[in-house]
Amino acid sequence: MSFTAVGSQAMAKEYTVKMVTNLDAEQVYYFEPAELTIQPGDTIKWVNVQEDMHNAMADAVPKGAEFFESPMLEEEGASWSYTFNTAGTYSYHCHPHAAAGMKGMITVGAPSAPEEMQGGAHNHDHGAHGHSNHGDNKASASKSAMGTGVIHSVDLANNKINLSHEPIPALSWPEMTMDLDVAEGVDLKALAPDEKIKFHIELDDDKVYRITKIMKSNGQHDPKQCKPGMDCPMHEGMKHGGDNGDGHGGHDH
Ligand SMILES: [Cu+2]
Repeated sequence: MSFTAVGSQAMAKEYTVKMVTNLDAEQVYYFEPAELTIQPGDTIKWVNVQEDMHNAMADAVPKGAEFFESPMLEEEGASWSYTFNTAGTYSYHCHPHAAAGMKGMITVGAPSAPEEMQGGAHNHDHGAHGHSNHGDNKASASKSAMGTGVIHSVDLANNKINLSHEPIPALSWPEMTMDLDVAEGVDLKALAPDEKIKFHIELDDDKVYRITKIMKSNGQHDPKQCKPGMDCPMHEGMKHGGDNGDGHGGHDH
């Protein structure tokens, strides 16, 4: 009895990569596993394991391969699959959390030598593969990160909050109690002292870090704040109307 060459296609497998938001971890946003080796014809299924906003988009791929880009996954359990047919090394990231280090690598068959790759320099100006949602691409230059903290006081008149935040590795900030400016459009009225929050902070054009998005630490936030394609604080802007405060208005079933 003999087998003739069994093609890898005959044994194609599906692997799962989780998209994780873990507020207890030093690195809050990550792919798990971050690195995987598969064979040509295998499929990766990215699964969003909680309600948050993640995607997977290639920044370097083997020559001749496509730059993949998933849609933005927001719901718990949302997933996206992609089949890798071209051998080599693929590096990718989550667009909203690139600055926070949410990156991954897929090796298909054998790794590529650098000269066998296309892409590579990470920027948000790819254009060539349909990256059309992001107006002026300012995000690549701005520093932004997510943090968690406990509110001490809210200064509505000056749009500031005083809080104790946990370390923010992406900005090399240690644990600190401080005043932080809050961008226009972020509703502070619903916040109370001793409330635990997650927040998104961004270096503004005037070199001031401002909070551009606030979520209660129980994960509740208004999904209207973070629709891909809008001027979303998770990306680069802060021009949202005061549209939080009414809970999950966008989730009608
Ligand atoms: Cu992400």
